[in-house]
Amino acid sequence: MNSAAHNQYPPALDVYALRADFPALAQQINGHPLVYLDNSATTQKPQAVIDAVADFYSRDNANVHRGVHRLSQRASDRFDGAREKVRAFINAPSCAEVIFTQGTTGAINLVAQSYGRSILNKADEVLVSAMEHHANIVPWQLLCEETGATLKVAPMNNNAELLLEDFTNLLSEKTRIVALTHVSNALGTINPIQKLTRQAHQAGAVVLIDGAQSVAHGPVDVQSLECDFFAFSGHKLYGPTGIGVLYGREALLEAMPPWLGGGDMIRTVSFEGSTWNALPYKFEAGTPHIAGVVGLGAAIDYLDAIGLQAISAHEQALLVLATQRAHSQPGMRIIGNASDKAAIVSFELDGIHPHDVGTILDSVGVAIRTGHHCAMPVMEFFGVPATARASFGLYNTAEDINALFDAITKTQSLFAR
Ligand code: C6P
Repeated sequence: MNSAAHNQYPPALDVYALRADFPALAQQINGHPLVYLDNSATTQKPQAVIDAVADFYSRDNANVHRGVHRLSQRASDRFDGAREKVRAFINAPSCAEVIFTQGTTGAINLVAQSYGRSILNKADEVLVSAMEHHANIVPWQLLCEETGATLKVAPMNNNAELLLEDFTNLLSEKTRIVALTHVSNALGTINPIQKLTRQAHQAGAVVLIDGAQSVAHGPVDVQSLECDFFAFSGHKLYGPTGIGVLYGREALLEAMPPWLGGGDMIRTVSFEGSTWNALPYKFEAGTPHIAGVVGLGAAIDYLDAIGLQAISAHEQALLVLATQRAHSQPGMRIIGNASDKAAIVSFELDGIHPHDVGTILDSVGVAIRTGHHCAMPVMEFFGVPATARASFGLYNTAEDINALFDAITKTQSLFAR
């Protein structure tokens, strides 16, 4: 993804036309039109995705890769077709490198438990950053506990930017795995992944990128990022919940042992021992989330038709507008002021708990997230228990930002009484 996009408003997208594709956006909440600003938690779904899932269950529902009957063939075609869409979407060299998982969390756990467990020992280190989501901390902690390896943390500054010199200094021949978020969900920071990956590779480490917050907001090319693994979730990409992707370099995946065992991931099974299926199936045990995969394919078609570059430009324009408004709103502090940011605004209002902010905003139909955003170390670093977070998607408008700031002003005046 690329935030060097345009900073102008009006947007490059016909956002008002696109909004009509999302039925959930048309509703009223507490007598007010819904203003949905919780896109980092999950995005709303376009009708095309809802229809693809409904159509799959209505006509083609069958298990995949198991039957010679017509429905199973149709289901398998749709499933395999979606894998090719994902491959092209992230520019992976081969479909063998695209593994369907339950989400970003499932993908990172797979790498930790398969790759990590097979290579780590006591003297080794895993390096993460100070701005990781719990999904890119806890699997490594579990692995380090199990193997005796050490978890290292690359620090950030008060603007929520990774300290590059410290990152470099933490790399050594002991560093076997570097696991970094592309975009911080709690702060919006976009990390310079290609640069970090190159340095990690020079130290001999393998690099996993948590792409949960980047794939829906700008073009992602796993080859130009030069990463070894890239994880993301369908539901943050306007697709269904319960489906995600792990991209992995083929040579690494080939060498890795399976993690979950069961149907579909085997070539042969006997009581003396089993052999494994080819990639990507070696890592896809059991009946997959077929409808989720079909829906994810439809979401990718939808986004491709709009263009990720245009989405990025639109969201960057919203970020500029929201940041300007925040700077002129008395008593409001943005947490996360990196020079390269995605359209995520985490904030505090003087003297008002973020949960109260969220509740009052909801009373006028504005949906934001409040809490620690599954990034408790980030909250600790900034000395706050929680933040309020507005996160933008392709269908948000300048009017949504007006509604957000009207609601913030209302909240402040209620608390000023
Ligand atoms: N962040 C948020 O509100 P799953 O739950 O597996 O789809 O994604 C986990 C995850 C991993 N990494 C990052 C950077 C994330 O932002 C998330 C999910 C949501 O910010 C829910 S906590």
